Amino acid sequence: MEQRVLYVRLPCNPIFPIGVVYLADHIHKVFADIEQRIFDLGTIAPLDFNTALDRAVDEFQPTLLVFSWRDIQIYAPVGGRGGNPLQNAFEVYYAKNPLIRLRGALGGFKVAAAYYGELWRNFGLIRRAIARAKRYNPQAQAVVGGGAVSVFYEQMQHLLPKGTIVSVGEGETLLEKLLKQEDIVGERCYIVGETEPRDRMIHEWPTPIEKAACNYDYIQKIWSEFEYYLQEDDFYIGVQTKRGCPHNCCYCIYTVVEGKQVRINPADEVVKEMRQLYDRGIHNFWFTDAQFIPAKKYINDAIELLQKIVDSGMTDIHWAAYIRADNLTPELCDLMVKTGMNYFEIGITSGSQELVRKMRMGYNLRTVLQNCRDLKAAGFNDLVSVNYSFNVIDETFDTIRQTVAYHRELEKIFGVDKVEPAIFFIGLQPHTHLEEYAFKNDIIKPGYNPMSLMPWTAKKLLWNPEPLGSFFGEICLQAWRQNPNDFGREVMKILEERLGSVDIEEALTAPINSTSNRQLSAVS
Ligand code: B12
Ligand code: SF4
Repeated sequence: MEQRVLYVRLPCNPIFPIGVVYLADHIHKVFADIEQRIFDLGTIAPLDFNTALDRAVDEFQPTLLVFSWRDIQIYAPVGGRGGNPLQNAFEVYYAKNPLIRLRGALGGFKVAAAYYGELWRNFGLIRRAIARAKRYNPQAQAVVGGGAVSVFYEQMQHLLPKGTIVSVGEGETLLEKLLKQEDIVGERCYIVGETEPRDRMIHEWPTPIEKAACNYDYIQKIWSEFEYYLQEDDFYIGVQTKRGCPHNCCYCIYTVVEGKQVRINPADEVVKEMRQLYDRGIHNFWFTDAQFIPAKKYINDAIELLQKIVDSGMTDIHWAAYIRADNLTPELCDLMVKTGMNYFEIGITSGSQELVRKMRMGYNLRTVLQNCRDLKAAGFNDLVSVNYSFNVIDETFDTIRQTVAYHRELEKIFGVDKVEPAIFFIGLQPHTHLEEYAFKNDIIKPGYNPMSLMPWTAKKLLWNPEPLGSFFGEICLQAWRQNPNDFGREVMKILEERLGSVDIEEALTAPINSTSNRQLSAVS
């Protein structure tokens, strides 16, 4: 049978669907003759989802449906779909004023309704497309993957139609094998109703593939809506420069989804890919790596890439990425500025070295500060987002003061208006050390549903345990009341007013060997 592959990117905020683009490109490199089509529901208005999907299936009549699902979890600290989920949750859990609690409950209901509505809508779209494709090809197969599926693959078996293949992590080799009609047993996947997800499947290593520059001439041919992402000036188009992260941060799942082994895409290929986008008018790039510089030993790779960008003559570009700022050198800082890095996110989580160590993040906060000074000296004058998640483990008033002191130090380096404190609370994710810690400490029970947004589960998954949970609840509510448009800075201000700050040296020194450090280590 002639194979025809239809990629359906499920509805999503307009983030460039780099996952399906790479999959389609890979399949084309392996099987030049197979017909493919990309259909992106991210570019379609919600009312038209069904009809547009029907049309895509009718026109293309696929034999293989590849559904890509990017995100499910919406614990964002900022206005998300259907409202600000964090604010609504905190109003229900922590507000003293019954009217505010009621407002939170109504808001929470709206958020939950939007969340469950989107889940059921996506499952409905998958069923609909499969049924429709089977009208033309009764043997048509469906495979589902992407970031959201990688995180919640175990739950998917109860929600998808029998026979659907559920994939974890990268999909290149799985699709290749499916199209070659080879055995897929060795891949990180299972078939709903036929096989069970293997125990700890997500911890299995991905099959390394040699990544060459994506062929955008081809992508443009199979994707009529590609232009959509070229029209706006402020889109940051994804380009991946490596896969994998070697770290062990207690709440993070990237390190298992992508694997701990870092695989670098050849710098020449990355530049070739950027060049194709650049020639189509794209000047903003997001390096979609879990971490752009995962560890010291990858500094030279980052230098090589940035130097090649300079040599390519693409001088008027901007780029952004997640950056572990403990892995910078003055040379790298120079190149970052020269190549147009104009935004980056540092996920230090806390400004207390003691807590950073307990969360097993491997960051040296003193080095981060020094490297930030080097970056500033190199001429960086744009925005830095510093991600703080309070109350992950063993937070005390002292460690909060240390975080305030640390943040003030970053402000001294970059300027108050250039450092944005992004206040998150961790959304507990499956297969993380923090999940095991929560099991051990009876906070959640094995078998809980990590996708649940029911208030009693959500309260535990939105990680903000007592004794400090209510304190943070109150602080955040006050910040939303006083200055909702500058929430992060307001939280820092209130914390400083209430608790004061400390000398920066206190934040940077961590006493060794506390009980809960051992507890979290013991669950690994
Ligand atoms: C970079 C990134 C961002 C950047 C994106 C920048 C940009 N312009 O592209 C920024 C910072 C903006 C961002 C934002 C958010 N993100 Co984000 N992000 C990532 C990250 C680190 C990489 C994603 C990526 O592009 N990878 C590179 C591409 C090539 O990989 P990919 O798309 O995953 O596709 C591969 C595989 O998934 C697979 N695949 C994909 N589809 C399919 C389909 C089939 C059938 C198969 C077999 C395989 C397959 O093969 C592809 C190629 O190998 C992932 C975590 C991670 N390490 O994966 C989180 C991740 C995707 N983000 C996530 C979330 C939740 C968000 C937010 C919603 C957070 C929030 N609450 O605000 C926001 C908003 C996003 C939105 N839609 O509006 C979650 C989604 C899962 C979930 N928990 O629901 C992830 C998985 C992180 C996590 N563990 O929680 N994000
Ligand atoms: S460095 Fe970042 S991507 Fe890597 S494990 Fe830690 S939080 Fe996750």
